[in-house]
Amino acid sequence: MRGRFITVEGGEGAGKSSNLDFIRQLLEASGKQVLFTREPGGTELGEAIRELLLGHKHTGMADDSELLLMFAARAEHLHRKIKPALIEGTWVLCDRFTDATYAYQGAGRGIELSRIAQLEQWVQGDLRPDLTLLLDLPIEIGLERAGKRSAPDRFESEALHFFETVRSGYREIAKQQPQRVKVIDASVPLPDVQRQITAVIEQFLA
Ligand code: Z5A
Repeated sequence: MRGRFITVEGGEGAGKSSNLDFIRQLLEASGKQVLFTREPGGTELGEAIRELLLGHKHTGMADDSELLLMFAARAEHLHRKIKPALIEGTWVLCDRFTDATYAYQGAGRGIELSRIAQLEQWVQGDLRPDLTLLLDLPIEIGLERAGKRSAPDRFESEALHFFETVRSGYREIAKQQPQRVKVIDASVPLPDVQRQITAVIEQFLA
Protein backbone atom coordinates (compact mmCIF):
# COMPACT_ATOMS: atom_id res chain seq x y z
CA MET A 1 0.00 0.00 0.00
CA ARG A 2 1.16 3.53 -0.77
CA GLY A 3 2.65 5.38 2.18
CA ARG A 4 1.03 8.52 3.56
CA PHE A 5 2.42 12.01 3.13
CA ILE A 6 2.35 14.22 6.24
CA THR A 7 3.62 17.80 6.31
CA VAL A 8 4.25 20.22 9.17
CA GLU A 9 3.91 23.96 8.64
CA GLY A 10 4.06 27.15 10.64
CA GLY A 11 5.64 30.57 10.91
CA GLU A 12 8.89 31.54 12.56
CA GLY A 13 9.57 29.88 15.91
CA ALA A 14 6.31 27.93 15.76
CA GLY A 15 8.10 24.84 17.05
CA LYS A 16 8.30 22.62 13.96
CA SER A 17 11.80 21.36 14.79
CA SER A 18 10.76 20.83 18.42
CA ASN A 19 7.84 18.61 17.39
CA LEU A 20 8.93 16.74 14.26
CA ASP A 21 10.81 14.03 16.11
CA PHE A 22 7.84 13.63 18.44
CA ILE A 23 5.56 13.07 15.42
CA ARG A 24 8.00 10.62 13.91
CA GLN A 25 8.02 8.63 17.17
CA LEU A 26 4.21 8.53 17.26
CA LEU A 27 4.12 7.14 13.73
CA GLU A 28 6.89 4.62 14.33
CA ALA A 29 5.20 3.44 17.53
CA SER A 30 2.20 2.52 15.40
CA GLY A 31 4.41 0.40 13.15
CA LYS A 32 4.96 2.82 10.26
CA GLN A 33 8.26 3.12 8.46
CA VAL A 34 8.94 6.86 8.31
CA LEU A 35 11.14 8.97 6.07
CA PHE A 36 11.83 12.37 7.58
CA THR A 37 12.78 15.18 5.23
CA ARG A 38 12.47 18.94 4.75
CA GLU A 39 11.88 21.76 2.28
CA PRO A 40 13.52 23.57 0.75
CA GLY A 41 16.09 20.77 0.70
CA GLY A 42 15.91 17.04 1.22
CA THR A 43 18.29 16.16 -1.65
CA GLU A 44 21.84 17.22 -2.51
CA LEU A 45 20.58 19.63 -5.17
CA GLY A 46 17.71 20.77 -2.93
CA GLU A 47 20.07 21.58 -0.07
CA ALA A 48 22.27 23.58 -2.46
CA ILE A 49 19.19 25.54 -3.55
CA ARG A 50 18.26 26.02 0.12
CA GLU A 51 21.60 27.72 0.71
CA LEU A 52 20.89 30.10 -2.18
CA LEU A 53 17.42 30.84 -0.80
CA LEU A 54 18.21 31.26 2.88
CA GLY A 55 21.67 32.80 2.73
CA HIS A 56 22.23 36.54 2.49
CA LYS A 57 24.35 36.40 -0.68
CA HIS A 58 21.32 36.94 -2.93
CA THR A 59 19.36 39.42 -0.83
CA GLY A 60 16.98 41.21 -3.18
CA MET A 61 16.47 38.27 -5.55
CA ALA A 62 13.33 38.64 -7.69
CA ASP A 63 10.18 37.18 -6.16
CA ASP A 64 9.72 34.98 -9.23
CA SER A 65 13.27 33.64 -8.90
CA GLU A 66 12.54 32.74 -5.30
CA LEU A 67 9.31 31.00 -6.29
CA LEU A 68 10.93 29.04 -9.13
CA LEU A 69 13.86 27.98 -6.95
CA MET A 70 11.39 26.63 -4.36
CA PHE A 71 9.71 24.55 -7.05
CA ALA A 72 13.02 23.45 -8.60
CA ALA A 73 14.08 22.09 -5.21
CA ARG A 74 10.63 20.49 -4.84
CA ALA A 75 10.76 18.79 -8.25
CA GLU A 76 14.06 17.16 -7.33
CA HIS A 77 12.77 16.21 -3.90
CA LEU A 78 9.65 14.56 -5.32
CA HIS A 79 11.58 12.73 -8.02
CA ARG A 80 14.42 11.41 -5.91
CA LYS A 81 12.94 10.97 -2.49
CA ILE A 82 9.26 11.55 -1.78
CA LYS A 83 7.60 9.61 -4.61
CA PRO A 84 9.91 6.55 -4.42
CA ALA A 85 9.32 6.34 -0.66
CA LEU A 86 5.53 6.62 -0.93
CA ILE A 87 5.46 3.98 -3.68
CA GLU A 88 7.35 1.48 -1.52
CA GLY A 89 4.91 2.08 1.35
CA THR A 90 7.07 4.36 3.50
CA TRP A 91 5.34 7.26 5.24
CA VAL A 92 6.92 10.62 4.48
CA LEU A 93 7.08 13.31 7.18
CA CYS A 94 8.15 16.61 5.66
CA ASP A 95 9.14 19.86 7.42
CA ARG A 96 7.27 22.34 5.16
CA PHE A 97 5.94 21.79 1.62
CA THR A 98 3.81 23.68 -0.89
CA ASP A 99 1.55 25.33 1.71
CA ALA A 100 4.69 27.28 2.66
CA THR A 101 4.92 28.51 -0.92
CA TYR A 102 1.32 29.74 -0.83
CA ALA A 103 1.98 31.42 2.55
CA TYR A 104 5.45 32.94 1.97
CA GLN A 105 5.63 33.56 -1.79
CA GLY A 106 1.85 33.97 -2.24
CA ALA A 107 0.56 35.85 0.81
CA GLY A 108 3.97 37.16 1.92
CA ARG A 109 5.51 38.29 -1.38
CA GLY A 110 2.19 38.91 -3.12
CA ILE A 111 2.60 36.49 -6.03
CA GLU A 112 -0.79 35.55 -7.49
CA LEU A 113 -2.02 32.27 -6.01
CA SER A 114 -3.20 31.07 -9.42
CA ARG A 115 0.40 31.20 -10.70
CA ILE A 116 1.56 29.13 -7.74
CA ALA A 117 -1.28 26.69 -8.42
CA GLN A 118 -0.04 26.25 -12.00
CA LEU A 119 3.45 25.37 -10.79
CA GLU A 120 2.00 23.06 -8.14
CA GLN A 121 0.08 21.14 -10.80
CA TRP A 122 3.08 21.05 -13.14
CA VAL A 123 5.58 19.83 -10.55
CA GLN A 124 3.37 17.64 -8.37
CA GLY A 125 0.63 16.40 -10.68
CA ASP A 126 -2.07 15.11 -8.35
CA LEU A 127 0.23 14.56 -5.38
CA ARG A 128 -0.83 16.52 -2.29
CA PRO A 129 -0.16 15.90 1.41
CA ASP A 130 -2.63 13.55 3.11
CA LEU A 131 -2.37 15.45 6.38
CA THR A 132 -0.87 18.80 7.34
CA LEU A 133 -0.30 20.05 10.88
CA LEU A 134 -0.24 23.83 11.00
CA LEU A 135 1.52 25.09 14.13
CA ASP A 136 -0.10 28.46 14.63
CA LEU A 137 0.84 31.19 17.10
CA PRO A 138 0.91 34.99 17.35
CA ILE A 139 3.83 36.50 15.42
CA GLU A 140 5.32 38.24 18.45
CA ILE A 141 5.64 34.98 20.40
CA GLY A 142 7.15 33.12 17.42
CA LEU A 143 9.69 35.82 16.67
CA GLU A 144 10.68 36.07 20.30
CA ARG A 145 11.25 32.31 20.42
CA ALA A 146 13.14 32.32 17.10
CA GLY A 147 15.23 35.32 18.17
CA LYS A 148 16.76 33.33 20.99
CA ARG A 149 18.48 31.07 18.47
CA SER A 150 21.11 31.61 15.74
CA ALA A 151 21.54 34.67 13.44
CA PRO A 152 18.43 35.32 11.28
CA ASP A 153 18.37 33.89 7.73
CA ARG A 154 17.10 35.83 4.68
CA PHE A 155 13.44 35.09 5.48
CA GLU A 156 13.79 35.70 9.22
CA SER A 157 15.14 39.18 8.40
CA GLU A 158 11.79 40.29 6.95
CA ALA A 159 9.60 42.97 8.59
CA LEU A 160 6.75 42.21 10.98
CA HIS A 161 4.10 42.90 8.31
CA PHE A 162 5.54 40.10 6.15
CA PHE A 163 5.08 37.55 8.93
CA GLU A 164 1.53 38.77 9.60
CA THR A 165 0.57 38.14 5.99
CA VAL A 166 2.31 34.75 6.01
CA ARG A 167 0.28 33.76 9.07
CA SER A 168 -2.95 34.94 7.42
CA GLY A 169 -2.00 32.97 4.32
CA TYR A 170 -1.58 29.78 6.32
CA ARG A 171 -4.82 30.31 8.25
CA GLU A 172 -6.71 30.87 5.01
CA ILE A 173 -5.45 27.53 3.64
CA ALA A 174 -6.61 25.82 6.85
CA LYS A 175 -10.00 27.47 6.50
CA GLN A 176 -10.33 26.32 2.88
CA GLN A 177 -9.10 22.76 3.51
CA PRO A 178 -10.13 21.77 7.06
CA GLN A 179 -10.13 18.05 6.23
CA ARG A 180 -6.43 18.06 5.41
CA VAL A 181 -5.02 20.94 7.46
CA LYS A 182 -5.30 20.66 11.25
CA VAL A 183 -4.50 23.79 13.22
CA ILE A 184 -2.47 23.31 16.40
CA ASP A 185 -2.32 26.12 18.98
CA ALA A 186 1.47 26.39 19.24
CA SER A 187 1.46 29.29 21.72
CA VAL A 188 1.00 27.00 24.74
CA PRO A 189 3.76 25.04 26.56
CA LEU A 190 5.35 22.16 24.62
CA PRO A 191 3.54 19.31 26.47
CA ASP A 192 0.19 20.95 25.61
CA VAL A 193 1.22 21.34 21.97
CA GLN A 194 2.19 17.67 21.90
CA ARG A 195 -1.14 16.63 23.42
CA GLN A 196 -2.94 18.33 20.51
CA ILE A 197 -0.58 16.73 17.99
CA THR A 198 -1.13 13.28 19.50
CA ALA A 199 -4.91 13.68 19.17
CA VAL A 200 -4.60 14.63 15.49
CA ILE A 201 -2.19 11.81 14.65
CA GLU A 202 -4.27 9.24 16.53
CA GLN A 203 -7.38 10.32 14.66
CA PHE A 204 -5.52 10.13 11.35
CA LEU A 205 -4.16 6.66 12.10
CA ALA A 206 -7.64 5.47 13.06
N1 Z5A B 1 10.05 28.71 2.64
C1 Z5A B 1 9.37 29.44 1.69
O1 Z5A B 1 9.43 30.67 1.68
N2 Z5A B 1 8.64 28.78 0.73
C2 Z5A B 1 8.58 27.43 0.68
O2 Z5A B 1 7.92 26.87 -0.21
C3 Z5A B 1 9.28 26.68 1.68
C4 Z5A B 1 9.99 27.36 2.65
C5 Z5A B 1 9.22 25.18 1.66
C6 Z5A B 1 13.15 27.85 5.86
O3 Z5A B 1 12.27 27.18 6.68
C7 Z5A B 1 12.50 29.04 5.23
O4 Z5A B 1 12.03 28.72 3.93
C8 Z5A B 1 11.27 29.50 5.98
C9 Z5A B 1 10.16 29.61 4.95
C10 Z5A B 1 10.85 29.44 3.64
N3 Z5A B 1 11.44 30.80 6.46
N4 Z5A B 1 11.93 31.12 7.47
N5 Z5A B 1 12.41 31.60 8.34
P1 Z5A B 1 12.73 26.45 8.01
O5 Z5A B 1 11.57 25.59 8.36
O6 Z5A B 1 14.01 25.78 7.87
O7 Z5A B 1 12.98 27.66 9.05
P2 Z5A B 1 12.08 28.22 10.18
O8 Z5A B 1 10.70 28.51 9.83
O9 Z5A B 1 12.82 29.38 10.69
O10 Z5A B 1 11.94 27.01 11.17
P3 Z5A B 1 12.79 26.75 12.37
O11 Z5A B 1 13.94 27.68 12.40
O12 Z5A B 1 13.18 25.32 12.29
O13 Z5A B 1 11.76 27.11 13.55
P4 Z5A B 1 10.70 26.13 14.17
O14 Z5A B 1 11.12 24.74 13.83
O15 Z5A B 1 9.33 26.46 13.83
O16 Z5A B 1 10.86 26.39 15.73
P5 Z5A B 1 11.78 25.58 16.79
O17 Z5A B 1 13.23 25.70 16.38
O18 Z5A B 1 11.26 24.23 17.06
O19 Z5A B 1 11.47 26.46 18.07
C11 Z5A B 1 11.97 27.77 18.20
C12 Z5A B 1 12.35 28.00 19.69
O20 Z5A B 1 11.16 27.98 20.47
C13 Z5A B 1 13.27 26.95 20.28
O21 Z5A B 1 14.16 27.55 21.13
C14 Z5A B 1 12.32 26.03 21.03
O22 Z5A B 1 12.94 25.42 22.14
C15 Z5A B 1 11.25 27.00 21.48
N6 Z5A B 1 9.91 26.40 21.57
C16 Z5A B 1 9.33 25.54 20.69
N7 Z5A B 1 8.08 25.23 21.08
C17 Z5A B 1 7.86 25.89 22.24
C18 Z5A B 1 6.74 25.98 23.13
N8 Z5A B 1 5.60 25.32 22.90
N9 Z5A B 1 6.86 26.78 24.19
C19 Z5A B 1 7.99 27.48 24.44
N10 Z5A B 1 9.10 27.43 23.64
C20 Z5A B 1 9.03 26.65 22.54
